[in-house]
Parts: sequence; C-alpha cells; structure tokens
Amino acid sequence: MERIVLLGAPVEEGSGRRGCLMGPDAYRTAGIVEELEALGFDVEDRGNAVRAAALDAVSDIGRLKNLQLVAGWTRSLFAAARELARGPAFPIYLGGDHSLSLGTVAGHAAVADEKGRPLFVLWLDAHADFNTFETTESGNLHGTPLAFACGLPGFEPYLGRPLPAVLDPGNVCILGLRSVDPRERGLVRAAGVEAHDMRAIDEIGISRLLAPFLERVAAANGLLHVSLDVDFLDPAIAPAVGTTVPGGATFREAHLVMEMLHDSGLVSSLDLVELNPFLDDRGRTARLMVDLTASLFGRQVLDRPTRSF
Ligand code: EXY
Ligand code: MN
Ligand code: MN
Ligand code: MN
Repeated sequence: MERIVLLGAPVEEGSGRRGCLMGPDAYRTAGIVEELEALGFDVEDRGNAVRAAALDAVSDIGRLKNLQLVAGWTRSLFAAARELARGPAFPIYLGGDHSLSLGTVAGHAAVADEKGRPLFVLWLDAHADFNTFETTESGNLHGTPLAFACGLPGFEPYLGRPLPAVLDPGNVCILGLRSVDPRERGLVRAAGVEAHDMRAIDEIGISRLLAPFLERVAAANGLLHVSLDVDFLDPAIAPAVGTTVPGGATFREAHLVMEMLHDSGLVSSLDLVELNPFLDDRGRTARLMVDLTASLFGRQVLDRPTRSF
C-alpha cells in the first residue's frame, strides 16, 4: 500500500493578511485523510511543522514584511522536505501561504540532485510568484518563492547559508496566470520559465498545454513537484483565498489537470497553498482542494488505462 505523509505548514507571514495558519486544520476538517485512505493509501499525518527561530530580531526590512519569520519557515520546511523527499512516502504539504514553497521546492531540489534526477515544478497559480526583494511592490513574500527557488539572488543571507540546490527555471511550467507585476514579467521571461496565462488556456486548452510539459518530465526521468495555489481556481468556486483574481480555472479544468497528472505517474510531491479558511464559505474551498487531491491520487469515474509517457 503506497504511503502518503501529510505535513501541515501553517505559514501566513508571507501573505500580508491573517488566516492561512488555519489552512492545515481546514484540510483535516475537510477529510483529506479519510479521502486518501478511501483510495487505498496509508496516510500518516505528521502534524504541523514549526517555524525555526529567526536569525535576527528585526523582521520587517524596508517594505519586506516578516522577512526573518518567513526565512525561519523556509529553513524548517527545507529540512523537513529534504527528509521527506529522501523517504519512500509521498509528501503533501498543507499550507499555509505560498512562501512555504521556497522551503519545500528547495528540499526536493536538493534530494533530486542527490538522486541524479532533475526536479520539475508545475506551478498552478493566478500569479507567477516571481518577484524579488527589488521588484516586489507589496512586500508580501508569498509573491517571491518561485523566483528564489529558481536561484534569483537576495534571500540566502536570511537563510544563514545558501540553499544547496536550485531549480532549473527551464524545468518549470506555470499554468493559470492572470496577474503578473510589470517588473516580474521581465524576470519570468528572462529566466526562461514556461508560463501560460488564462488566455492560452482558453485558446489552446489546458490539456494541450500540460501534456508536452509532462512528456518533457518523463523524457528527462524527472521528479515532479506540483504547487497548487487556491487562486489558480476561479473565485466563484474557490473564494477562500486572499488574492482572488476573476477568470480562473474551472472545476473541470482543475480536475483534468489532476487526472492527467495521476495518469502520468510522474508526481512525487505536492503543495496545497493559500487556503484561507477565514474567507471560506462553509468549507467548500477546503473540500474542493481535497477533491482535487483525490483526483491526483486516482479517484476516477471510469477505469481507463494509465497513460505512460
Ligand atoms: N504579485 C503580487 C505581489 O507580489 O504582491 C501578488 C502576489 C500574490 C501571491 C499569491 C501566492 O500567489
Ligand atoms: Mn502563489
Ligand atoms: Mn496566487
Ligand atoms: Mn541541480
């Protein structure tokens, strides 16, 4: 029986508002353990990660909010993700705002390097999260994790030491974009990240954008980390997020992504991020995210042959 490990990451310091710290328990309340056990998995809930102590008392630096606190989360989540990535179980990180993903992606990148396999990342998000300390306009660090995971400079002095491995931006695919800051757009382009906005999804279709990326992962014998931001989804079906942007992925587009990912057999780790239960409508966003996770783990309507890439 395959094993899944859940690790709560109650991070809200990167989001500029309160509420994401309740995210991990909202997923538990929405039945994520029972849902995955019903699919035949052995599920271990490791509880919540604890933020490492800040290296320096001063946390707001310039307009950057909670920098030391987010750096503390990054250090503890990096260590936890690196340990989980070395193990046989499939880790699901229950967020918490998207700044948690710097730690999780860096941990999985480090172990991918140890294994001699490239790490790929599928970033499902209305935003590129590709700002740096220079380009961020809000100072909210959940708008920066992908840039730093791809090795853009600026964060390592607050981590006490450089992260041992960086993600190759050529191994990243962003789907769902509909809000990118002006200077951030230039960084995404310069880094060579594959980025598809909602217009591309409308015109081409999400499956025809995702399939070639999955074929690249398979051809490279890669490991695939999926980072699912609640705001990838249309706010009409997923209101419980502080950074809603109209015109997001539909219920079926999101499930199709998860079903294709399941069929590919390529996914090795998952972030569920930005759920803010304080903004939810009787838990329906939390339940939708659990539903989507069930689709990733094989809940299908009809049997179909698993597609091997
Ligand atoms: N680009 C904007 C900023 O940097 O503040 C909005 C970022 C939203 C980030 C959320 C997690 O996706
Ligand atoms: Mn995000
Ligand atoms: Mn977002
Ligand atoms: Mn590397």
